[in-house]
Amino acid sequence: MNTSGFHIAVVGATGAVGQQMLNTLEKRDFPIKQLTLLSSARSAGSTVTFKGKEWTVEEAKPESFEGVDIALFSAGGSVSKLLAPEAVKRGAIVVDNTSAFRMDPDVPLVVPEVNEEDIKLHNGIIANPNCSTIQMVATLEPIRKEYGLSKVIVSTYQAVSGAGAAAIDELHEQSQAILNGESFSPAVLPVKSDEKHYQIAFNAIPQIDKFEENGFTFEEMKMINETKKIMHMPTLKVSATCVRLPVVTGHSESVYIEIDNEDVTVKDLHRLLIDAPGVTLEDVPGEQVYPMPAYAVGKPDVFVGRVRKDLDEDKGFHMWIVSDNLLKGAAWNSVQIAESLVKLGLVK
Ligand code: NAP
Ligand code: 3JM
Repeated sequence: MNTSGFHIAVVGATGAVGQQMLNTLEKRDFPIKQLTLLSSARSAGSTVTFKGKEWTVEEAKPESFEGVDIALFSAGGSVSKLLAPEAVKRGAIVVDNTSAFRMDPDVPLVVPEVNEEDIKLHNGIIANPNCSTIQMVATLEPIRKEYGLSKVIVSTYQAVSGAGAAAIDELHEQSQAILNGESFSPAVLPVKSDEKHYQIAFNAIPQIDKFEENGFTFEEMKMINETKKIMHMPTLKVSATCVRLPVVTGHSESVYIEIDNEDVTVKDLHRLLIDAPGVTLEDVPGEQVYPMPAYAVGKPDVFVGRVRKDLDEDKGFHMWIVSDNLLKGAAWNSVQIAESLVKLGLVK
């Protein structure tokens, strides 16, 4: 039994997710005996605040992981591909927030409310799913358990913070420029690369991540493939359309599902969702009670409302799911995985 706490490394500590990792570790009072904060060479030497103290950030290198018990990675897929195996080689357990290993059959992909037991199968790396996937499966799992699930069609309304600190700055700067009647040139969204960039302020961009040959974007394919893996339902029918909106934080989703039972009512689903772990039901249409991203920011839960039975399909339901993409979608889910590792006795 560890009594002194753990040596934790945060890779990407200066980023939008990394900052929330630190806030969440602090809020949860995670038992830490040593903290190593890592970034690229660009931010090395800068300081970040944790528990009221300034901590110096170092450049992430293979040797940075000597003696680390748990390494929380959120510095992009290429950094994870390069450095996560180096961390594992040095005895650390990696909780990876990128898409680098999510579909690797040897890597558990975990939302603790849904498949915590999968953590036990880890070989050094545990993947944190995509933000939009997490909030959807946390809501659908209790429904699947009780009534089965055969089809999911989701459209997302995703916040710019999902695309990192540079995208948040871009939304602020463009909004200000437009309101001041000044010109600007988009440089970050929809994807940080040499592809075309579009205005995000006062707009909606139906592209998140790169396009695949099948016409879906990689973000859409992440939602489709990750949902099947986490829910252990390889034959589940899933389809997704992912859209970026000028919202700073908080992803929203319009979700249509088909279950296996045609006699289920909205009240039945409400009864399940009220008791679902990590889910808060906000669904009183007569009083205009429903979830919204501006009111979900800073909260760890997944919020669900607008639950309706389809007018033509007896097994069909519609709902609206909202969560803070940087918390349950990223940092909080990762810290939950770290807490599960401790609880299950999987970390010394
Ligand atoms: P961000 O705000 O752009 O921050 C990126 C972080 O990565 C910064 O700390 C940056 O350090 C660091 N970094 C960049 N290149 C590096 C390198 N070569 N070596 C070490 N560190 C490096 O992005 P973010 O929003 O925090 O997201 C980071 C990653 O987390 C994303 O790329 C994505 O893979 C993942 N993510 C996952 C979810 C999810 O759904 N679970 C949600 C959001 C993000 P500097 O300060 O030195 O640049
Ligand atoms: C890279 O909102 C978003 O853009 C999704 C978060 C994200 C991811 C992810 O976690 O799927 C942003 C940038 C990735 C990734 O690792 O593929």
